[in-house]
Amino acid sequence: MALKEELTQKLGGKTLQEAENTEIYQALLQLTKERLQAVPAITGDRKLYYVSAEFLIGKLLSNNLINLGMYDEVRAVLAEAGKKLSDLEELEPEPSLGNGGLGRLAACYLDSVATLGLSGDGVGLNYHFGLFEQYFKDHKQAERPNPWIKPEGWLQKTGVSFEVPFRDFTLRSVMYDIDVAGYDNGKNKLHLFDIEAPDEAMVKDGIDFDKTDIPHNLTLFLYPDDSDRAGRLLRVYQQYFMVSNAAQLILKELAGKGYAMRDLAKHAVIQINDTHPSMIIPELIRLMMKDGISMEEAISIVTQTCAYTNHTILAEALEKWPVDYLEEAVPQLMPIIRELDRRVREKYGDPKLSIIDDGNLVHMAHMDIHYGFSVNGVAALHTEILKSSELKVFHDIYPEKFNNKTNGITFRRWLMHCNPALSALITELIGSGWKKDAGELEKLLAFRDDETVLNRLLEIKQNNKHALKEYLEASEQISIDETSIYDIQIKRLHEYKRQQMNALYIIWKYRQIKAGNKPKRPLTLLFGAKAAPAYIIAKDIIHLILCLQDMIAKDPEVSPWLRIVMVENYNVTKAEKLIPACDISEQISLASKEASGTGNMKFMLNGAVTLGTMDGANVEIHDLVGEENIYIFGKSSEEVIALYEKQAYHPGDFYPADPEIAGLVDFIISPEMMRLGDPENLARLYKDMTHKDWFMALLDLKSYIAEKEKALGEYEDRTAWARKMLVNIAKAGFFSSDRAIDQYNKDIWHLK
Ligand code: HBZ
Repeated sequence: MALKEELTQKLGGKTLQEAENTEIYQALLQLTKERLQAVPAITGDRKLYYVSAEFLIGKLLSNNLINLGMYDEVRAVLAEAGKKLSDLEELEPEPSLGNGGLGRLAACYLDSVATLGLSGDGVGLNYHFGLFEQYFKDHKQAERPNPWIKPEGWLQKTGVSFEVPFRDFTLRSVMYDIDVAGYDNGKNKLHLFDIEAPDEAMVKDGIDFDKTDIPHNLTLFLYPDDSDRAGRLLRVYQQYFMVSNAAQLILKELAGKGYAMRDLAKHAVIQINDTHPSMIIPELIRLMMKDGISMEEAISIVTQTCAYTNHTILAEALEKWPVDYLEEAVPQLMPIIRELDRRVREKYGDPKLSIIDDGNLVHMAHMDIHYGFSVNGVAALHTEILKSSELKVFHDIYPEKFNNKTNGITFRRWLMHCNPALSALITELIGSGWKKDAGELEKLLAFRDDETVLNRLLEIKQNNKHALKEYLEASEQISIDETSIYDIQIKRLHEYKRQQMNALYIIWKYRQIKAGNKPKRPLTLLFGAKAAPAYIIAKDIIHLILCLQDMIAKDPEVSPWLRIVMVENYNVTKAEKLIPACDISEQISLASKEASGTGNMKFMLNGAVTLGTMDGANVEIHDLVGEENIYIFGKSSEEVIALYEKQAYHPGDFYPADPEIAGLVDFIISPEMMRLGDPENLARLYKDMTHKDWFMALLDLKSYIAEKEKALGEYEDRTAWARKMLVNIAKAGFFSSDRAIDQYNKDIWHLK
């Protein structure tokens, strides 16, 4: 039956013109689910399990329509009736199953695994309230639960269930599945485990709840506040619940296919996404031993099955759990972890390599490296830093385990879906081969001197900027100037990402304008960022930005030239609207600290030009597009690492020593700011920036301001700028997650 008839049938005979959007959405959801059901499962003799605490999958309707090959037809049928797919999509809640890059990466990777026809499922948890929903009150971030599960959504009941033993009780799990269809290929699954009796009603007063009531709270939130012991213990419970379910599912599927447990490594590979799932190593060993396999053999099998991805070198983000926490929650693992540690100590004798340190902390990453067969970083520079400094002692003994897999993004969501006009132009110019082979985007380079093409790129960008303006007006009652330059920094709020340095630029620009130096063209600086609820300085930085936003908006002298917008509750859906509209992509982390970044890739693909440091994948973007198509500033990673090693960075060298910098920092506690904002927050941030500045914002501030001004100036040569856009798009092919997954498969997974 033709799609239009099927839809009208589902509408109980109403035409698309007659039906309400909610009805059409429901009909389309049903239809898409049925089509998904008919897609054949991808099978194989060997299967990947991608275990991750986060899967930031975003809304699924358009993504599924694209991958099922129905997208264009649905849009056409809706358009005929005067309806827009994007309006229907507003009705879909965004699954709140992730936090940042690591979670979005997992989602892009599931898409590409299925697209390449590889057999591989995701395994994670079904958080009812997700991370949290951010809203702003009194220029501050506040949090409330982010419920997203609807009875009619994408989650399917499976009837699969396991028992997960803790010291004081056993919890039975419930497994839900979400279909993951590849682009023009078969489907895999995302398995999300839940507890039997989650009690949503226990959440009161923002996101507070009884952290000790594990049998009822385990799947309420992702990353519950870990500023106290109860919160940290809850995280241990969550992690073990996730990996015990994963391990039991993997062994059950293995047995279901008729394979012996001993052959696990032949038929399964487990990718451990950061250290949150690391306990799967001792858990699998435990389950194998229960089945009569010797410890010796179990360790060997598990070591050949597990591979670990590292996403950070920040010491505070490398998980270390106190032995007594593990004893309290999952004592059955401790004898195994102790034995794993004993073997390491016996063999190598170097305490830096041990799993359990002298302070009785279990280093999760160390366990992964010793008892996995692969360790990968997520960008070339990051992997080099792991090998040469952060994990050097491990690289010395296991050089063969270390490998790089530069991150990637799915072009289905981050171009075809979020930027249909650009996607259509590309297809018109070079054919549709790029959709399956992103390397073909390089063919666009043939148009670098074609004025008509360059003008069309500018026109598409302008339309996207207009669309963002309308969206922000409708959703946040914020009005921006679409003739202004859109400069965007969207990512988790963290000191190393240096939103505070961008805020100092704002102060600089504000004072320039006040002093009569009006820019050639207005500038809009957009931010989106959630701060972890217990991360005080991150919240202070949000406070600073919101105060600046308000102060500037109310200043008639400055506001025609400068606008600051911090979007509320930044998420995948908002990213899809912001990225296609962006002119300048802010990637300004302190060199060596951003493992890769993936937003940088999404912006480039959509024709934004990067303003960034030589950090993470920015380095690879720089090498691909060349000096003239990127704006680079700041100290190099070598210089930064040396400063840390010699403890040679002192903010005092810049504050108060440098009067220009001092003037900017002092503004944070100026009378006008203190009147507008909360003196406690502003003073604390000021103190931190002048006495600690652990991520060296003051070090790079002047070169940042200079490079940003250079970019803003060069924006005025519209043709030259359009050429930069074109080169960025043309060179983005390398950052397709299809490329990344192909490399994971060839080097690590060996599926098919
Ligand atoms: O993973 C990010 C990196 O910061 C980014 O550079 C990289 O591109 C991305 C994908 O590889 N890391 C995270 O998103 N990490 C977390 O969100 C995180 C959350 C809780 C933790 C540790 C890390 O306990």
